[in-house]
Amino acid sequence: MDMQEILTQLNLSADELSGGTLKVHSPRDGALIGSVHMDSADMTQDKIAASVIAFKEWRMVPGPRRGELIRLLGEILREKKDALGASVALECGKIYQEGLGEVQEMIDICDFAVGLSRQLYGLTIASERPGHKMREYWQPIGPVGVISAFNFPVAVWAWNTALALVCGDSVIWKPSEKTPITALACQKLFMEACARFGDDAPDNLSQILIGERDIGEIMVEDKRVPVISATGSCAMGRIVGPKVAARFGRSILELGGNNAIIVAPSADLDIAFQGILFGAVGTCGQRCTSTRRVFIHADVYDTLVSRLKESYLGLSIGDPLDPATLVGPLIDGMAFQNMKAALDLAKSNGSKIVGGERILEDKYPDAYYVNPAIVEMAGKDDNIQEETFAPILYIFKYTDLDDAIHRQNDVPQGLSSAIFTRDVLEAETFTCESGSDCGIANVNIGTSGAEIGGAFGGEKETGGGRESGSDSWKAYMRRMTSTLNYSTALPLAQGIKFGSDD
Ligand code: UN1
Repeated sequence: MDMQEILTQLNLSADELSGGTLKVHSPRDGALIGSVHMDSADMTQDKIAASVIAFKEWRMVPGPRRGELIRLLGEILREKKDALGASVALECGKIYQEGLGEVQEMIDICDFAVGLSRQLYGLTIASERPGHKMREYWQPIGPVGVISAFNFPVAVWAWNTALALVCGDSVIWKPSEKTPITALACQKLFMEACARFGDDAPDNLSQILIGERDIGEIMVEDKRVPVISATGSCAMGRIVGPKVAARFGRSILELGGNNAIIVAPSADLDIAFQGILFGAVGTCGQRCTSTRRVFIHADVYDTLVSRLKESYLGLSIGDPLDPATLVGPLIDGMAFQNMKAALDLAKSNGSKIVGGERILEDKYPDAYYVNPAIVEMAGKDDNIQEETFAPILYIFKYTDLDDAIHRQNDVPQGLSSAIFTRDVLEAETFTCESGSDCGIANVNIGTSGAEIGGAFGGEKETGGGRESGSDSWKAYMRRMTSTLNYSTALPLAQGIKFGSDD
């Protein structure tokens, strides 16, 4: 599929993609994909106001009927999977297979949310008073603001939107300014779902805000948006979190990771190798779950490191739309500068480096393809504290598992982690109270590529938010406790007597 064909299949017209001030270049070759119109501050205010109106109508639609809208969205996503997957590859540079995987995550969360729409369960709770009942209700909360990053330009919107909509909320989405075109495509697909659904989906139920950081900030500071779900860097979260807290809003933060894999001596080295490779070079190292660090036991260190180094030399790097490619480009020149700076630092510390060079510059002078890098850390006690959003894998040697777990945890971030071992004691230690401190702790599976059924997110500077599966939906609703008295007396809780004779 060429660019025009992809855009046509997604019903994006030339008019919509031209004449605007936001220029969108494909990281594939630097070509201009479109010039998109940006929302002004006034337009943002209007969209927030419209979202409140939509919310007030939508919350009265029964949950299972709300689920029907998401079922239709899932149906349309199935129809458009190839085109949307290709547009993801075109606009954010991940390979087509991973673009398809991202659309599959959207379909999966739609299916999950359809079931959920009949399962927004509250508790019944035993009352301490005779003739009383206690119940818990989960109620729609209001417009949900979604801020997403370039690296998952469509799935993160779907995780949030599918849940928010079945929960009875409306949505305002501020996609990354690097990937507004896939966002416009999603909006089209959503509108198509609303058309198939019927009149009871109000106008402006899910809207997009195209613009830079200032537009996002208006939404973040606005009391009319009670929930802000933001995915991006820790630096972004450090701004968003306090602003939302200052107005007593709720934030769901999914920020940086510094994910590690521990490879124990008993590990199946074939699957450990595959898990590390996908985690480290997949998506060109630009997932928040990408594998950044590996702690390898001394007994298997040489075998595994030489295998990794050898495989790095044979990676097929290039056009993300070519089916043979495994590693696409970095998002832009800034990402390459950051990668270079991290590698220069490692070099100055005496570490051994393989890869890291910019390649294919002659063919694509305006795109940033790199050889993924392996850095063998020089010092025994070294660690890496920063997340560099690029394919750099830092390798450490260990001899004691407790020490490896300690070093894995001894970073500011806490998103994803994994151990490869066939020793049940080691596996259980890794996931026990004193094991990994991350939101995701896998055994014999790498750090990236989580399924939607689990709660997704992490601790510490990763922000503490949970999106997607399990009971993450509760963050999109308000909890109401209701005590009901069906007796003719009014006993007070805690046995308090207040002025009556008995
Ligand atoms: C992200 O990088 O922001 O677990 C999300 C994964 C994907 C989601 C990544 N399912 O790698």
